[in-house]
Amino acid sequence: MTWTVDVDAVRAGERIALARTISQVEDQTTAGRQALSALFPFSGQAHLIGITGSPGTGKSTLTAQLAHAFRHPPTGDTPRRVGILAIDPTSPFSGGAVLGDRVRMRDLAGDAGIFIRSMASRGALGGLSAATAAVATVLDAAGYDVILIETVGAGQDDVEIVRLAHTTIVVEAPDLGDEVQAIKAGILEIADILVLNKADLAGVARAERALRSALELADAGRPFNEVAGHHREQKITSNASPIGWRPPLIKTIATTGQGTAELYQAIMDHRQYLSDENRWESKNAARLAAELEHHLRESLFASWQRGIDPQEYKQVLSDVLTHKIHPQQAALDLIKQPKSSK
Ligand SMILES: Nc1nc2c(ncn2[C@@H]2O[C@H](COP(=O)(O)OP(=O)(O)OP(=O)(O)O)[C@@H](O)[C@H]2O)c(=O)[nH]1
Ligand SMILES: [Mg+2]
Repeated sequence: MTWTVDVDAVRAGERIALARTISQVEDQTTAGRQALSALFPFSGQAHLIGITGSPGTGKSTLTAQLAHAFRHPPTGDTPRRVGILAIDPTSPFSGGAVLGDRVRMRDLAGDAGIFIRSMASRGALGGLSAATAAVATVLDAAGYDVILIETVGAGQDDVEIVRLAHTTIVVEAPDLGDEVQAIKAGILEIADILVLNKADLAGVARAERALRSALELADAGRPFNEVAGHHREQKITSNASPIGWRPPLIKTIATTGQGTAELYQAIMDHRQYLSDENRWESKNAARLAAELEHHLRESLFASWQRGIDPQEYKQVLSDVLTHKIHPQQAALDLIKQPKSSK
């Protein structure tokens, strides 16, 4: 069955058209590619917010709270339309029943200004971060002002997805046993905002101390080149200090909503910080350049693959397996002599 994407319906916010388009884009069908091309010129407005952290820290619950905050801003700001992308097949967002159990989720479910989509972390064609970027582009073009992307901060994929985001929120919780684990994994370095969720649980003070000292360490390791000559010791009056952005630590209880207003404010502050000195534009430029490079790699590989003689490839592979040719040399040989070359 051929299926064409109704770009106007997507842009008008028709949910069924949007859901179908996202599926086509995820599956990289011809219709999906056409839709992406048609929608891309309308994208580039959304604020992409990554929410990452170890399993079970409360990312989904917090995401629901944040979505609610963007719909009903605590500060009287304009309400935003919110897209939620949950990257994980086990995420509560993937099941309607579980979704209904979440605090606030019931409010969100009937809200036309919210669109929730989960994406399987396995088997994404052409890589998960590329698929996420593509789906975010669709939501962006469909008029979602804020796109919340939840990922479990475990692997390389997550770091790449996080690179998509304008603002990255790292969620920690006191009951992780060894919160130093997450710190070791370098996850703090990607945080624009650090959240200590489950602040109602025992051990929160200890976790806070650990995170604060880790933040200081991370801060000391941050590149010093944003504004040359400024000294680190000066009094900090805002998170946007002259040496760059200092990630604030915000305590939340996602199950009750406590701390959500502060988190919302921190996101708005970060957005403001990015809008100064063209930081927003350079983030977007870096992301699009990376996307271009990614797709170039994929296309070059695919076109090379189409041109290679399978027999020749088998032969070279066998030479590698028997340690006759190093993989590096084999790759050079293979790309030099594709069957189709003149
Ligand atoms: N006590 C307490 N429990 C919380 C809080 N926030 C979330 N939880 C609970 O912690 C559990 C995990 O919450 P989720 O929001 O699913 O966590 P998650 O990080 O999205 O989990 P994964 O997506 O599976 O990694 C649920 O039972 C929540 O109700 C909190 O602030 N305090
Ligand atoms: Mg979750």
